[in-house]
Amino acid sequence: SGQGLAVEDSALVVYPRELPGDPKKSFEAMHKFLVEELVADVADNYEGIPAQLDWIQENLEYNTKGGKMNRGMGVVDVLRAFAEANGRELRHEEVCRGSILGWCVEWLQAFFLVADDVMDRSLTRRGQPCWYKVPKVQEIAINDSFILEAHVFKMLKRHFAHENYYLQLVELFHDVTYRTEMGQLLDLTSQPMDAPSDLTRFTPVRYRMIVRYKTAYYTFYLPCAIGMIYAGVKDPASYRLARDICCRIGEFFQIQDDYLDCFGDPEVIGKVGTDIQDNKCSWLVVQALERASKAQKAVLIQNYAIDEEAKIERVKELYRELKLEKVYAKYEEDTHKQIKELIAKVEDIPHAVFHQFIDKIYKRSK
Ligand code: GPP
Ligand code: MG
Ligand code: MG
Ligand code: MG
Repeated sequence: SGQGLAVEDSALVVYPRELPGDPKKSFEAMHKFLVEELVADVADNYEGIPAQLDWIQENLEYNTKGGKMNRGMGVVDVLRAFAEANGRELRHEEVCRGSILGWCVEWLQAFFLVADDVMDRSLTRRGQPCWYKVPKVQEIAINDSFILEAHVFKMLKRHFAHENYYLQLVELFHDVTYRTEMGQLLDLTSQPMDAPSDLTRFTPVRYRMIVRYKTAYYTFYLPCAIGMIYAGVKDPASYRLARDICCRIGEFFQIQDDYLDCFGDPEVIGKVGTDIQDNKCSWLVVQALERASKAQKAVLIQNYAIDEEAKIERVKELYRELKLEKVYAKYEEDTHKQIKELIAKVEDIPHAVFHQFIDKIYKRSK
């Protein structure tokens, strides 16, 4: 090993002395700090050659930034909600450390997205070409996604190895990653490839299963459980309750994602939808099948899952005929109300934790 500060050497960490008052700017300032640490670690401990250093830096700049940062900043918000429930504010050091945990979630998400875009053959992400679409990258994107995942555990080790909850935190990240991968598998195998005209796998039950696993765990339960671990919550029942509510919120969030894939503005959502031609078990197709006549089902069978502009447009037309925009608006209203009712019954987790999540996504357009 080299002369430098090993990234794992948590005793020697010096946090930025000050952070901007604006929460977003403050969170972003910690990004710079973490990228510097990770790149210095490669230089110091892995005989990093300039080409590698530049590549890793570019991977990080390209893939961990430019998102809404809801998940990452959500971690700091959860920590704050717990502190405020105990009548105190977050200390500066806690904001730094909470931001690092938040960035761990963002890094995990970057790992997922880089890989997901390859699997979904997507074209754009966060308003720029997907990483694998960059000419010099292509298949290297797969390895880059693994590197992003490895960084999560580097950051956890460097900053949290000395904490008594370190193992719990690491196991949480492993568990949530595995669940997300199972969800992704379910997502990718819900397309009836053997029989193109068979839409029987697009059921509400299967849909719910896919979205809980591929989205809800890492998007909502992970930030929530990180905060609970940090706050010293021990009771497994509390974690189960948090999981159930976060899964409901996550389902809501993914239904919005599916809706926006078809009806959102690509300029606003930063990506061009591909669910129809990708033969996805999207909320829209599930709802369409629930309502379609025999003739309308035939239209779906003839036009779904084909990468041709006219066929994609025909499916969208059918969605409009079935008034799915209205179905969605009603779903959004009703579910929002139901989730608020669920939250009202929670006893030992500050309600602000969940309200923050739902308030950030209700009626979102991106
Ligand atoms: C989002 O689904 C799901 C993920 C990002 C999880 C990926 C998991 C892996 C283990 C790689 P999506 O494909 O609908 O997202 P988007 O619409 O943003 O492409
Ligand atoms: Mg996908
Ligand atoms: Mg995708
Ligand atoms: Mg999507």
